[in-house]
Amino acid sequence: MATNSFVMNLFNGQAKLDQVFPFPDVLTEEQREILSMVKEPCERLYLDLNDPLKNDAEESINEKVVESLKNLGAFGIMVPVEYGGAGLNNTQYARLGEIMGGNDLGIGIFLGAHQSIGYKGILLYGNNEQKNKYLPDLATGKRIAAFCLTEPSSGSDASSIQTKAELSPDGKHYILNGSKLWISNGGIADVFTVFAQTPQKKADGEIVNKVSAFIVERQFGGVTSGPPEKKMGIKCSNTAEVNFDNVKVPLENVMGEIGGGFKVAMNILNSGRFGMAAALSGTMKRCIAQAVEHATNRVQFGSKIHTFGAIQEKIARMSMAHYLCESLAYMVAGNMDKGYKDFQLEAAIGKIFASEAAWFVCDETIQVLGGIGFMREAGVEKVLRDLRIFRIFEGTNDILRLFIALTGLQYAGGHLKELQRAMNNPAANMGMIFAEGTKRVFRAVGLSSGPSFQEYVNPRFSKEADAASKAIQHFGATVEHLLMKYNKNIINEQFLLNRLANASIDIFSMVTVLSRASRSFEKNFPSAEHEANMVEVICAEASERVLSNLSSVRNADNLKNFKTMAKISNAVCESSGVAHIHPIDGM
Ligand code: MYA
Repeated sequence: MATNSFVMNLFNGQAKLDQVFPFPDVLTEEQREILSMVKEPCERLYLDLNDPLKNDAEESINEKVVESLKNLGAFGIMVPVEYGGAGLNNTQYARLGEIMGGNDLGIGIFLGAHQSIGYKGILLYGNNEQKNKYLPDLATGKRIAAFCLTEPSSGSDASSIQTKAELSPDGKHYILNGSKLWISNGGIADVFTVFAQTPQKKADGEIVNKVSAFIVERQFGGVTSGPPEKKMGIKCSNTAEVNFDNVKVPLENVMGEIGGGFKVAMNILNSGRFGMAAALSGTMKRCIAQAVEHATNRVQFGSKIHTFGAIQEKIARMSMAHYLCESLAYMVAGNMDKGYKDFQLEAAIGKIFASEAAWFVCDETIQVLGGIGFMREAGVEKVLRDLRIFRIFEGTNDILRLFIALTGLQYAGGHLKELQRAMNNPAANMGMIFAEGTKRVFRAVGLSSGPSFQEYVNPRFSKEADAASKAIQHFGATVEHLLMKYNKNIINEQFLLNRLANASIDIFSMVTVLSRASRSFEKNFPSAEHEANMVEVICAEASERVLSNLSSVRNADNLKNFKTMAKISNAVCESSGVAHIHPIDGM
């Protein structure tokens, strides 16, 4: 099935540019005006009213802050105006998420769990009755929502959930039973999006369980929550177990189609991931400002420390990480606003990159601040604690890397099969066969330079565009090699899949910043030259990593090392901890 996704097409060695050039520019004048009208009070609210360290210490959010957020419309940012929301789009939501991420990630999780995932299913899949019934109270914050997928025995393996919903004997309700774990807003929510197995009869009469999605109200009865979890960070947000004990859920509260709940869950998560990249871009911006404030004032060895190369490299890397994260967030949000539906790989890349880059930036901020950064009053140790969970929830970065690689490989595998089919009837498929044949012949004799997008980038980036083209071609050839060599068994080669995912992240990153910086030149942005400097370094380093990752999945020594690492891990697991003898023992 054809797709517009840049990353998906990468797996065929093709550069599909619809979603990457030009950099999305989706806001109308009116939307910009509305945004600037809400941005200012939003910033003031956080700066004047909220005290992140107090929230962290007290593990709660000041009621006045919650009330002010409600008055500002922060609980229904993307809910259409006719349902009582602010009616903003993904790009506007991202911009407001940034402000929040720069102030208090704990509040971000409270608001994000509510609208990014808690009631997002009603927005995406709800019918008119469900929207009319639930959205107005959710949009104003009168009722709070939560997303219930994770269970004690089902984290990354989301389709293995045990919670069950069975039709009642009178056929009027589903009876819901099960337990959900670590649910953000789980102890305070009134409305839950719950995923449960429902028995389905197949054509041959066999009964199979399929996941369905339900809107469940606490007031249905039988819904209880555990105590708030004690966490490392995002402490002011509520996280709790939610139990469903013979809860009677009316038939009209099925969300989407019965049995179609797994896709509902995945698409809710896909559609929320850009928000994390936006919020963390705000966090990084705030950290960088704090690091720079210190570096430009602190004198050691007779000089301001920002004049030392060791600190300059940190500040430059922090800024490049932020530029890339911000670019990914708005690339994905903009494409969603343009109506593209196939953004799941790009959104996963944004989430992975943002959560790792924000950790890096915050950690380096503490390093630049030195001892001061380690002290609670500086406020950054709280940010570091808050950030740790972002590499784990909404899909761990490890599982998302596998998701990217496997989804892309499945797409490329389909393409190869199509080609094989075409070869069976060459006369009818000359165009396709010729194009593929030429690609391979050129590649084999080293003539092909990969797809060109020189015409889309500013001439300043000719070298970087060339490096990206080569990386794409190399990527496509590597995918083909892996599919030929491992066939379906590639799904078991996680050492390789990880490296493939990393290469795809780097290539998408290169193209994203090339697109953004080219637009900055086109619009004569005063920061265009500065952006160009960052893009040069980002692309140079990314293309080196791509080369290294792609070579490593073919290189015999690397492949041997992967096998050896599996052996090392087995030995450690068999020893219930490190397997090597202590140097002062065993003599
Ligand atoms: S909520 C809990 C988060 N949990 C997860 O994310 C679970 C992670 N696991 C998975 O995603 C899946 O189980 C994986 C697949 C990926 C492992 N989009 O056989 P399959 C399709 C579209 O591969 P499995 C939390 O943390 C696939 O193509 N489709 O499935 C809250 C296939 O389709 P078909 C997808 O091996 C934190 C079918 O599904 C996707 O079982 C609070 C089966 O696929 C996808 N992604 O598992 C956060 N994946 O059958 C607060 C699979 O047609 C918010 N499929 O071929 C914070 C926000 C802060 C910012 C706020 C700003 C204001």
